[in-house]
Amino acid sequence: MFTISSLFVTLAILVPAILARSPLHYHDESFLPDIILRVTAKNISNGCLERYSVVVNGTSPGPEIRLRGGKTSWIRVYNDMDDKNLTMHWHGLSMAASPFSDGSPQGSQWPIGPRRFFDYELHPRIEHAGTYFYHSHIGFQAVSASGPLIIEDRDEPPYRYDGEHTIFLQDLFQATDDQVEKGLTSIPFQWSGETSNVLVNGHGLPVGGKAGSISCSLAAIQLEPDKTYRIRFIGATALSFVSLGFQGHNNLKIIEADGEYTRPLPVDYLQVGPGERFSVLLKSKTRKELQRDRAKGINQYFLQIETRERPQSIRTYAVLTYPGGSSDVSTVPLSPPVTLPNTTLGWLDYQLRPLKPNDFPSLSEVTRRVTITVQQIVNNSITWAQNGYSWTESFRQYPYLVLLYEEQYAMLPSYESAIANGGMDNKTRAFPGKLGEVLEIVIQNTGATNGNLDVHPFHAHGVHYYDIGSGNGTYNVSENEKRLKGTEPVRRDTTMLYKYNQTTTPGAHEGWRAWRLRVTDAGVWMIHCHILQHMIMGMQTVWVFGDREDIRSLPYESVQGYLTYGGDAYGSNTRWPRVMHYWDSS
Ligand SMILES: *[C@@H]1O[C@H](CO)[C@@H](O)[C@H](O)[C@H]1NC(C)=O
Ligand SMILES: *[C@@H]1O[C@H](CO)[C@@H](O)[C@H](O)[C@H]1NC(C)=O
Ligand SMILES: *[C@@H]1O[C@H](CO)[C@@H](O)[C@H](O)[C@H]1NC(C)=O
Ligand SMILES: *[C@@H]1O[C@H](CO)[C@@H](O)[C@H](O)[C@H]1NC(C)=O
Ligand SMILES: *[C@@H]1O[C@H](CO)[C@@H](O)[C@H](O)[C@H]1NC(C)=O
Ligand SMILES: *[C@@H]1O[C@H](CO)[C@@H](O)[C@H](O)[C@H]1NC(C)=O
Ligand SMILES: *[C@@H]1O[C@H](CO)[C@@H](O)[C@H](O)[C@H]1NC(C)=O
Ligand SMILES: *[C@@H]1O[C@H](CO)[C@@H](O)[C@H](O)[C@H]1NC(C)=O
Ligand SMILES: *[C@@H]1O[C@H](CO)[C@@H](O)[C@H](O)[C@H]1NC(C)=O
Ligand SMILES: [Cu+2]
Repeated sequence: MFTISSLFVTLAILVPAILARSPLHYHDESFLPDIILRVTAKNISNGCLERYSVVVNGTSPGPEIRLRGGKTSWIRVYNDMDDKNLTMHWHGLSMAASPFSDGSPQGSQWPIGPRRFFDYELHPRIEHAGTYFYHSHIGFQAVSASGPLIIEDRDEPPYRYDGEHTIFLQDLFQATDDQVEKGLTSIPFQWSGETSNVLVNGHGLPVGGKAGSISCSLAAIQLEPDKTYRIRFIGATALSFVSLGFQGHNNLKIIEADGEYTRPLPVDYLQVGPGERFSVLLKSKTRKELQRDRAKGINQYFLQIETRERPQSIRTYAVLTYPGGSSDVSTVPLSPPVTLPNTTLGWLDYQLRPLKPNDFPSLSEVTRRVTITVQQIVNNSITWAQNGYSWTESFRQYPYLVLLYEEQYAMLPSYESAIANGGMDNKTRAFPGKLGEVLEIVIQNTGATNGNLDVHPFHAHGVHYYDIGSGNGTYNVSENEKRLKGTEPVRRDTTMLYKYNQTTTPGAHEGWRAWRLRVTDAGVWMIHCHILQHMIMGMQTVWVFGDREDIRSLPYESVQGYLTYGGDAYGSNTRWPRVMHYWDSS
């Protein structure tokens, strides 16, 4: 007895150690991914409009997927299309430990070619439980190829609620992805057109429209009386920055932003930009209140959504329904039941506080400040430039991480040149950072060459930054330090850069957003505007954290299959992929 159990103990220690020697595994038929996503392109009808779209598992949005913090999960993504590339990005997850799984074709991986598949290894941290989404990172595909991604709490969530609902917001464009991409990169420039609707969970009715097929109707969110719900809002819109609020339910408390729990913050409306996520606690009506409302003829309630900061605001709806009440999803109200304010500049800034201490770096810990000026360059093409340079999909047809593994040392950005040049090495156009640095990144809105200004939801891959606010004019350290006094910044991954005027002098600074971040994870990460049109027009930057040795920490033979387009790490129906296991060795 004694011997056998000690043998087990020995084996339990030895077996993982032996397997750990080879991180490479054939993912043959014996390997079972935790989740499978299949991506196709076809005509779909959402919000009463038929459109050729890239979709996940046949629908837009794709299925909601749920992962557990602290656990390794494998997601197999099939590109079932014949003529398009694909990647899948896990928006908001810090991918530090599995660098080839970030899903950005400019940063971390070759696209999954037609009729290939790729196994993504995700290991969300326990403290990152919250609301995320997945989306393709190629061209304009993310307008439809996306779906909710929830990281569940390992233990009980810190807030009590009786149920939850996801509100997944998407835009609806008449033009196809190909038309949008072609127009935006053409000379002369051609705009994508505006969104024709903001969809909720794939549903919508056009303004003044009539209900028809299943998704040509309003989304219904079912509530029971006397309960507390967690409502997860996911800003998966391509372009639309929206303001939203519920009719008759304005007892809302924000409890999570971008995957970090916050102290409860009461609000009566929300502003959600592309890429942002929030959870709120919503108290449903009591039975008494329902009776009172029904006596007044109110049998259901609307969620009202309005776009902001575009030439025209559009208004769309979903409905909240209760048992015994009405669940009419085919009628848009004649006049808006909710009054939503215009854009609140700096909404939530300096107010949101983390639920738990989050190691916010003080000003004295900041080792370096990098200012990124974002400016539109208008001539017969229109592009977006950061510190004078733009980064489009065609700029460098090579994932940056692959370049570094391929021993293209000339591509390792020079730290010295970057320091001399405001943070960007102007030869590689990348922004380098050393592990251990505490960066302060200031995104500075700048008048276009024709004086125009716009708003931008800025998103960082690979890292959750501490958001230290926003303001008008030019960023001023000492003034912002005064405003930060007594506040507790939260960690975010997408926050808005506002505009403070419709136009300004070309090149003038007009509005900023600032972040602090601790450089802890080596790798290649992108920081970009999350408006898909702006990305296509070059509004992206690439950050290279760590030295050569930090970044190339994996032996060459284990990453070789990742270094070519269609390499061994990519499977097909005639070949099992050879995959590196970063987290678990079995
Ligand atoms: C997606 O579809 C495939 C089959 O086509 C199925 O095996 C898989 O479970 C689906 N994924 C999800 C998350 O529902
Ligand atoms: C998809 O729908 C569009 C618009 O209705 C139509 O023009 C096109 O022919 C359809 N394509 C396919 C493959 O069905
Ligand atoms: C897919 O990506 C590869 C590598 O960047 C590129 O050579 C190829 O042209 C792309 N194919 C399509 C259909 O876009
Ligand atoms: C919102 O802004 C518009 C245009 O600037 C203005 O006409 C309108 O009165 C504003 N509405 C509110 C509620 O402030
Ligand atoms: C237009 O601006 C772009 C971006 O700065 C530049 O590359 C291009 O040369 C300009 N074209 C003309 C005709 O000035
Ligand atoms: C790059 O930056 C250095 C240092 O500021 C400067 O001397 C050089 O002219 C710049 N090169 C380019 C191509 O802009
Ligand atoms: C800019 O912001 C500061 C601080 O919020 C405020 O005091 C000032 O009035 C604003 N200036 C303009 C021109 O809006
Ligand atoms: C920042 O603001 C302070 C006033 O709080 C002012 O004295 C200082 O000149 C400003 N700094 C810059 C660079 O504008
Ligand atoms: C704001 O816009 C108005 C009108 O377009 C203009 O007169 C004013 O100079 C602008 N303010 C700034 C700071 O650019
Ligand atoms: Cu933008």
